[in-house]
Amino acid sequence: MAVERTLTILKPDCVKKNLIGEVTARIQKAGFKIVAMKMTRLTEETAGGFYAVHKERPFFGELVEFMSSGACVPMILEKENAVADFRKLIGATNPAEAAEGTIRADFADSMGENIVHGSDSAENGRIEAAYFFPESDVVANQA
Ligand code: 3AN
Repeated sequence: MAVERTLTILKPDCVKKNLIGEVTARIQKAGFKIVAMKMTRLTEETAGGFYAVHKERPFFGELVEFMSSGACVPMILEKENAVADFRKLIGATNPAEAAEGTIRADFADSMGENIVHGSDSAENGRIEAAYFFPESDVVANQA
């Protein structure tokens, strides 16, 4: 199976609930290698650009407002089959439908505030990773 990259964001609700450590530990225990990471606060413009594919959806305004409401932690993760395996680890978008033991089932409050983002394809993983990190910030080939 191919080594892939996926982009996650520990969203503002994750940061506000002091869950950065716990969620990151689950990610690492599941075998993902963190190859880039930072803490940042998105502007409405940056958040809107990231979720541009959803701009016609009724929840877009709410999503942009939430994603720019506080600090977040984008990370690039690397692993074989990273995209699908990460979506399995986090669970369904709606935490009420997320499988038991997944990050969203355990920590998320709602469809909007659902703790983590995960890319939905390897191609989007590449695009989203580049949205947050220049290749020079990715330490995949070190250590
Ligand atoms: P996922 O993050 O699981 O890939 P997407 O790509 O369908 O889900 O949606 C992107 C983000 O938009 C979700 N993480 C969630 O925060 C938000 N979102 C999706 N659907 C809704 C909804 N019906 N109401 C509010 N927010 C939503």
